[in-house]
Amino acid sequence: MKRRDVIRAGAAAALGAALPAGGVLAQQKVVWKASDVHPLGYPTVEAIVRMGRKLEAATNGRISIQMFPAMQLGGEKEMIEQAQVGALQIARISVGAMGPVVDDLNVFNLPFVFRDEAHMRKVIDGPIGQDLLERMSAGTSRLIALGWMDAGTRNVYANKPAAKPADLKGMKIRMMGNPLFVETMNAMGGNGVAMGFNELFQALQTGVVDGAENNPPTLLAQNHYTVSKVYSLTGHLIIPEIFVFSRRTWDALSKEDQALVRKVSREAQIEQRQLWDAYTGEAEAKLKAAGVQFVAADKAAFYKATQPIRDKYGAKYAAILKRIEDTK
Ligand code: GTR
Repeated sequence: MKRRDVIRAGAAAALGAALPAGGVLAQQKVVWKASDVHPLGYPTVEAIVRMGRKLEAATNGRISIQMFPAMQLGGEKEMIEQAQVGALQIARISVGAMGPVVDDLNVFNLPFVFRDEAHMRKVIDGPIGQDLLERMSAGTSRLIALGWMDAGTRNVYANKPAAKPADLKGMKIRMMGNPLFVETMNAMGGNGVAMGFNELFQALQTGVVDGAENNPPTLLAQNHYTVSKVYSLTGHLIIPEIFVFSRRTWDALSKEDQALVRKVSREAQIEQRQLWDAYTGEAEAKLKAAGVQFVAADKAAFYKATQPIRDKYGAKYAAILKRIEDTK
């Protein structure tokens, strides 16, 4: 038992003792920690906050979730590590950052692997998505994969347009910490720089990098639009998010509690999607109102430029790539 848990158990026992015999609070209360790099109100954060309320209601307050948003617990690499050791119970992570831990997931990190967002949704909602969640939970990640979330389409932002590969020449573009992405940006014509999300705002502000790439909600919620004003619709990556549970905590749960978590997780996945669609529309409008210039890009040229990446990294995923392609 960790010191913190000892204190908590002690407090619960003291509370139990003060109650009349048979008091409902005699059962030990647990507060699970959840974390996300985004601020409160962001769709992924809100979906987990709501999930916490449901858990609390379903267990008469025995289980609740305390959310640590906005990188309070570090970047995604740190969050993964904390969940693996049981210091954090629920982590919401981009599949981009999870790829180095669970190689199976890297198939979703290939450029232009999905035709569009609707195609990606079909894939994660169907048997491929289910298989990947199960394989991840059964593997060596020390994490239980609870579900997927949406994260739209990633486009390049900087202070000048990136409408075609030649425009990116000489530009340092931050990518998520996964070698696949650095090579993708290099193939797209720029210079990919791997960097934690928690270092990015400052890097954009001080010119350590010239730009980055992400979906409209992130550009808005992380205030990156205040330092990067041109958003080029390159559409090179459509990467879902995943939310996971610490296996260490999971293994100690009763079967009933595990089933309850599974149930509210499925609901969270559905709710997040509705929140996502609404927030994306709002984010685009707010970005435009704030003077961010949306620029059309030559997606066909970027697709062609990134073919070597799909050839190099896609080979070992040939079977699943075929299934993805066949998903209509
Ligand atoms: C966002 C995602 C974050 C983080 C970030 C990044 O779209 O929601 O979890 O991965 O991208 O670029 O690091």
